[in-house]
Amino acid sequence: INIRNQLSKAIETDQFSLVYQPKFDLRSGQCTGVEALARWTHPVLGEVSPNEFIPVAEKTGLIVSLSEWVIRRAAEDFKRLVLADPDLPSVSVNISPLHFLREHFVERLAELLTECQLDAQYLDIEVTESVLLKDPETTVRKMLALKELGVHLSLDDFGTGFSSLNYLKRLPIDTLKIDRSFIADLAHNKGDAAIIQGIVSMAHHLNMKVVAEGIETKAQYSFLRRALCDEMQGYYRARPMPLDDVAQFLALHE
Ligand code: G
Ligand code: G
Ligand code: MN
Ligand code: NA
Repeated sequence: INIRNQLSKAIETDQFSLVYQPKFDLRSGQCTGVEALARWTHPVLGEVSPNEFIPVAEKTGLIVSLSEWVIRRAAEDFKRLVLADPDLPSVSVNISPLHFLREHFVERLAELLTECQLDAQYLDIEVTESVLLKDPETTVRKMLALKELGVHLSLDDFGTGFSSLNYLKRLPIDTLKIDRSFIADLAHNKGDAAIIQGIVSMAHHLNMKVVAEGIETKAQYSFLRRALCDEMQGYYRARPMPLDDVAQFLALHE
């Protein structure tokens, strides 16, 4: 069975679902939002990882209909989650750089938000730092238009893409997400600790918040708190969960 052939059918036949992973303020402990992550359960292959199907979706152009489905579903689910936690700030969706850089991405997103009746302030767009390597000028232009629209902007997997700091200061980014590769080995690697402290300090001077990803241990959690990082995401507090479970989680931890 070939993933490419199965992918377009999968969208039509409802084989995709979303799970949600909360993130938290490192001072108050409050939930600061949930990130939508796509899951594909194929009738024969079973679970196929996004690391496998996202690159195929990009190559075939199916990424556009897939992520429009993600945005629609996330917008719908957000309304349900707000019933569980009225203070829930936003829902995050991951947008592939290829999709982000396409013509009319911003206009199309504006249409979708109107269609879904979701106020832009409740949507956080996560785009990986690698978008800056592909096309920095277009990235700057699109991000300014997105801020105009009112959505929240996060730069995902930060620190892995060697992006130019010259562009970073021109981007209207709200939040940097430090890639989990810097967190994993924190206890044994002085270099990672120094890099994290540098990123936090730089981000704060640029008026950006910092989220640390992949926090799995108490030691990592304590380090990030001491380093004045703003928010955390990771198995230490919460794994990605189906909608019902995350609604219950939010109601309990409100
Ligand atoms: O959830 P998981 O760790 O399996 O995700 C693996 C990778 O797939 C991560 O880099 C994540 O950002 C990406 N991913 C998950 N869902 C989506 C999605 O809906 N769109 C895009 N573009 N990437 C996604
Ligand atoms: O690239 P992005 O940051 O969007 O990737 C999100 C992915 O990271 C999700 O697939 C999620 O399953 C995974 N993830 C979230 N928290 C943790 C964690 O604490 N440890 C590890 N190893 N992976 C995590
Ligand atoms: Mn992400
Ligand atoms: Na990331």
